[in-house]
Amino acid sequence: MPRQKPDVILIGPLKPLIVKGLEAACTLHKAAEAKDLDAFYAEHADVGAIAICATTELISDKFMARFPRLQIISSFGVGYDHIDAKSAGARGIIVTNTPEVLTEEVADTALGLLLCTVRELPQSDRFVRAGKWAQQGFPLTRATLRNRTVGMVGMGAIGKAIARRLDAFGVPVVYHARNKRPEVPYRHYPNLLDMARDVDTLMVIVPGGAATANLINAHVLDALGPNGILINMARGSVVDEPALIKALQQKRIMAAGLDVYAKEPHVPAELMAMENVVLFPHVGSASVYTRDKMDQLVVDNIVAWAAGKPPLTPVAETPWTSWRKA
Ligand code: 8YV
Repeated sequence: MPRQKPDVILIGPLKPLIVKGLEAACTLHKAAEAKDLDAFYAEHADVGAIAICATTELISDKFMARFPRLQIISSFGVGYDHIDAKSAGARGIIVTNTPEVLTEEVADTALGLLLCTVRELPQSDRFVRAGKWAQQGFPLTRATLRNRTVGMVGMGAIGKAIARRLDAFGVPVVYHARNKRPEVPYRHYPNLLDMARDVDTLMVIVPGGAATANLINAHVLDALGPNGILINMARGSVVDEPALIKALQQKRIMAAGLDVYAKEPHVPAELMAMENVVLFPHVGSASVYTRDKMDQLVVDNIVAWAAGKPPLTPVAETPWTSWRKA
């Protein structure tokens, strides 16, 4: 007798690759089509798997408690600060994310944002479009990468890919991370303030969540100083946004390049008003090529579970040993 397809809940946008991939292996229940979400979750309380297609969907312990047979949450994105992974671990639920497939793309974008901010490239594009070039040349940029040192806040897989690119650019790199990474040749600063004092550029690429909330605060920005440039490729929660706005307005730092914000998609009007700030709409991994790979990994983790095989990319808090009995 053919094995019955397992029931799976899909939360978030209905991306064709994910819907098609999951529908081939499972009976899919789409939260996006539910009229009454509460009733929808109650009706499907016995699912063994949930797929999540957006990093904006908060998955709390209370939410997981609604699904007593839940075995896997397959989440889109490398960051999973939207999921209470520790509680998932305690409940025997495996959480998976989509690492590696986006590493090089996010590192490319990080370098793009850094160059845009340091050399004011979006501003120069606006200058041409405004027809100003015929009157005068674009002003020389105050900043250059040629005399800068980048202090990486975080040295995980994406941090390393960014540092490799900076090596090729001839830009000195140092880093702050909780633990020294013996595999990288860069100087390690156990103390973030010490590093911020010694460099003029910070590249933030650490996971979000409670451990890193407001890590980049007014003290760090002041240590960075009036020549300082801050690039945030991590999560909005890592930077104290009001403190950053103040530091920029009071010229206590020179400029900022941001891909992420505290309350996306809200971007504070104060940031929009400043010419020395480059604003990206959270596009670190946002190419069709890379997003397809991320979507496929969301599917593949569920497909592995449905076949009784180990998940491909469990997160550190929920290492796989065996599938919990349903
Ligand atoms: C995505 C990300 O752009 O993977 C992550 O953690 O932040 C990015 O790859 C984001 O998930 C979009 O919602």
